Amino acid sequence: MPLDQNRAEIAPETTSDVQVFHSACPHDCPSTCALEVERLDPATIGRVRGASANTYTAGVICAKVARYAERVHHPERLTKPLRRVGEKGIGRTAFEELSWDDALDEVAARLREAAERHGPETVWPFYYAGTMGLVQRDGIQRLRHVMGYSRQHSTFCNTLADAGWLAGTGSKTGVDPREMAESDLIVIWGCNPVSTQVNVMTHVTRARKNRGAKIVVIDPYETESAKQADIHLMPNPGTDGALACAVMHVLFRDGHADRDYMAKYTKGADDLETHLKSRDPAWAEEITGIPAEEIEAFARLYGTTPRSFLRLGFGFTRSRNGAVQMFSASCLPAVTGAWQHRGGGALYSNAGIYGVDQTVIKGEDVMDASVRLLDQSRIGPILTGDPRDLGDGPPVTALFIQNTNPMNVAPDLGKVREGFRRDDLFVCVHEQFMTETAAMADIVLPATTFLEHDDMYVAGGHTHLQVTRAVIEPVGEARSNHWVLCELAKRLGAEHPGFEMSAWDLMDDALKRSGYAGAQEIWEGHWEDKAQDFEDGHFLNGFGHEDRLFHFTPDWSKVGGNHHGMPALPDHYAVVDARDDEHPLRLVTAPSRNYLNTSFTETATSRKREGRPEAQLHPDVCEELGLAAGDLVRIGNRQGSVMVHARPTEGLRRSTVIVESVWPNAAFVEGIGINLLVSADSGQPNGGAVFHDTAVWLKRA
Ligand SMILES: Nc1nc2c(c(=O)[nH]1)N[C@H]1C(S)=C(S)[C@@H](COP(=O)(O)OP(=O)(O)OC[C@H]3O[C@@H](n4cnc5c(=O)[nH]c(N)nc54)[C@H](O)[C@@H]3O)O[C@H]1N2
Ligand SMILES: Nc1nc2c(c(=O)[nH]1)N[C@H]1C(S)=C(S)[C@@H](COP(=O)(O)OP(=O)(O)OC[C@H]3O[C@@H](n4cnc5c(=O)[nH]c(N)nc54)[C@H](O)[C@@H]3O)O[C@H]1N2
Ligand code: SF4
Ligand SMILES: [Mo]
Repeated sequence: MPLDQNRAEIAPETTSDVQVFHSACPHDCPSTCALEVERLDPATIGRVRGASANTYTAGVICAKVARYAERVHHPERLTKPLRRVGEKGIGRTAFEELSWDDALDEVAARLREAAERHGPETVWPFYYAGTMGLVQRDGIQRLRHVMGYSRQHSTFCNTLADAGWLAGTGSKTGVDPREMAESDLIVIWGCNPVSTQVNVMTHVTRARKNRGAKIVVIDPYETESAKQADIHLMPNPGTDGALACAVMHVLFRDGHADRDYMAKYTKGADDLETHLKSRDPAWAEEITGIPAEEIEAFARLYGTTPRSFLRLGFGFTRSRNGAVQMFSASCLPAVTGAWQHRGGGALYSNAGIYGVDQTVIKGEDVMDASVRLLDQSRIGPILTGDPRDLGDGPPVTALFIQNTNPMNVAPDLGKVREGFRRDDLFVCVHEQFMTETAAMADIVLPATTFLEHDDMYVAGGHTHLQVTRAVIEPVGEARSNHWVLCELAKRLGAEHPGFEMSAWDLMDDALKRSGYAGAQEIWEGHWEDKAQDFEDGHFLNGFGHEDRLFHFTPDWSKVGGNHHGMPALPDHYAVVDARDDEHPLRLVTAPSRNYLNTSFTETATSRKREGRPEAQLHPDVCEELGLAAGDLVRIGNRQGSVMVHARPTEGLRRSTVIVESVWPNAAFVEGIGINLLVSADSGQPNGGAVFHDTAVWLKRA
C-alpha cells in the first residue's frame, strides 16, 4: 500500500531521545489547546502535554487528551477498509476486509448509481466536528459542491448560540479570554468549563488569586464548575431570558445603567427600559425558580463591578428559545457599559477574528445555492422521508459520512436508527473506530487521527491560529479525509484545483490568500496570535452592525428566516417543551467530563471514570418514587423511553433531571440512548438542535 501521497512529510526529527512535536487538539472544544506530543518512534506517541509557551493553553490540557496514546494506539482502531457482509449494527464481525482500491471503487460506483437514479441531491455527504481542522473537516464540502450533492445546514452545535450573539452584537468576536485574569467578577453562564474547556479555569483562577475576583456560575445543576464558584444561580432550564431581564430591571432601577454608554453605543435603550419595568425579580423567580433575593444580589454585584466578564457558553442555547436566551444575556454589558473596562465585557466566541479564506478548501467557487439544504439535526426525519424536509426532492439514498457519529449524537434517535436500517440506503462511513454509525455502513474506511495528518486550526475560545504536521505515520492503512476525498473525486470525475493539492498546499494557499504568513512559517512558530486590540475586542470602535450599535431591539430576520413570534426585546420566550402533568420534569443532557461528545467512549479510562449512564435526581424525587441510589428508572416522553440508574443529588431543582452525555446506545440497558427523547425540532430563527429542552416523565423501572 503506497503511503499517503497527499500528505506532507512527517515532522522532522529533533535531537533528544524522546522527541517532542508541536500539535493542536483537533476536538470540538473551544480550548483548541496547543499541544506538545512526545514521539517515542515514528509510529508511536507517548505523553501529550499542554504547551506552556502558549499564553492561553498555559501548559494545561484535559486528562483525556493527556492520555491520547490510549486513543491513537487503541487495539480497536480501524486499520483496513471494510465491507459489510452481515447484519447492520452488529459491529466488526459483520465486516470483511478489502483493499483501498476496491473499497473506493465500490463507494464511487454506489454514489454514481444513486445519483443516476434520483439525481445528485439523493447523495448527502454528512459531516461534523470529529476534527476541527479546516482542511480535514471542511474538504467534504468541495466534493459536495462539485458534484451537486445535497448541501448540509450544520446545526448540531452553535447555530442557536451564534444567532443570539449576532442579534445584539453583529459580530462573532468578543473580549480576549486572557483578560479574565484582570476581571473582578466572572460569570460563567450556561457552560461548564471544568469539563468542557478546562483552560477557562486557568484564567479564572488567576483573577481569583490576583484580584480576589468573584465567580458566578449559572447552570441548572451543580456542575464541577459550579462547585468552584462563589455563587451558583440555578435556573430552570430554558429560563435565562427571564433572569437576564430581571437583572437588567435592577440595573436600571438602582442606577447601575450607564446612560452615556448606551446613548453612544446602543440602539433601543429607551424601549428596553420601558419593557423591563414589568420584569422584576419576583416575576423572574416564578419563571426561573431562582429566589428574587438571589437575583437582586447578583444584579447588585454585577452592576457595581465595572470589570465584569461574562463567559457565555453553548449549554443555555440548546433549547427552542436558545437564541433569545443568548441574546438576552449579551445585553447586560451593554446596559452597564462593562465593555469599556479591561477585564469587562463578554466572550461567547472569537471564531470571527481569523478570516481564513476557505474558498478552495470548501469549493465555494462552484457551489450552487439552488441545491437543497438538509438540516443535519433532522437526519432522523430526513432518512425516514419527512416531507417537511424533503419537499419535492428525492429521498436520501446515499450517505457519505466523515467526522461524526449521528447514530449517537443526533436528536430523535429512534428515527435516526430507523432511517439507517433502510435497505435502500447506501452508507459509507470514514472513521477511526467502529462507532455505532460505522456499524450501520456498507463500506467503512479507516481514518487517521490529527497526529497522522496535517491541518490548521482556529479557536472559538481563544485567539491563536495553529498549523500542525503529522507527528507519526498513519496507523495501519488509515488515510486522511483529504486523501479519501481526492481519491473519490478521481473516480467520480469531480474536477477542482483543491483535489490536485496536498493538504499542506491547500493550507498554505488559504493562509497566504488571507494575508497570513505561509504554513511553514506558522508551523515553525507553532501559532499566530490574532487577538484584536483592546478597542476592537471591546467594540469601542462600534459593534458589528452597519450602524455600529449594539441592538437591544434585534432584527431577527437578519439572523434567520424562521423568526415569526420572536420577541422584539430581550425576554423570556416561552416556546420550550414546557412541563405538564404528564411530563413533570425537564431533562438536560449536559456533556460528561471524560468523553468529548462520543469520542473517548472507546477508551477504557474514560469509560471507567464515567461508570454508566445515570439520571441525577433531587433526593425528594427519589424519596417520592421510593428510589435508592443505583435503582433503575425509566425516563420517557412521546418519542419513547430509556432506562438509566438513579443518582440522588442535592445539586439541582426537584423538577430537573440530568443525564450526562453522550454515551453509546449500547451503554443503555435497552440499547438506545438519551437522544431518543430529544426532539428534532429546530430552534428559531435559523435552526439548531435542542438537546437540553425536553419535558419528561420518570418512574421506577
Ligand atoms: N468533556 C467534554 N468537553 C466538551 C464536550 C464534551 O462532550 N465533553 N463537548 C464539546 C462541545 S462539541 C461543545 S459545543 C462544548 C460545549 O460546552 P458548553 O458551552 O459548556 O455547553 P454545554 O456543555 O452544552 O452545556 C454547559 C452547561 O449548560 C447547562 N445548561 C443546560 N441548559 C441550560 C439553561 O437553560 N440555562 C443555563 N444557564 N445553563 C444550561 C448544562 O447543565 C451544562 O452544565 O464543549 C466541548 N467540550
Ligand atoms: N444528548 C446530547 N447530544 C449531543 C450533545 C449534547 O450536549 N447532548 N452535544 C451536541 C454537540 S454540541 C455536538 S458538536 C455534536 C457532536 O457530534 P459529533 O461531531 O458526531 O462528535 P463525536 O461524537 O465526537 O463524533 C466524531 C467522530 O469523528 C471521528 N473522527 C475524528 N477525527 C476524524 C478524522 O480526522 N476523520 C474522520 N473521518 N473521522 C474522524 C471520531 O472518531 C468520532 O467518532 O453532538 C451533539 N449531541
Ligand atoms: S481541553 Fe479541549 S482542546 Fe484542550 S486538550 Fe482537552 S479536548 Fe482538547
Ligand atoms: Mo458542539
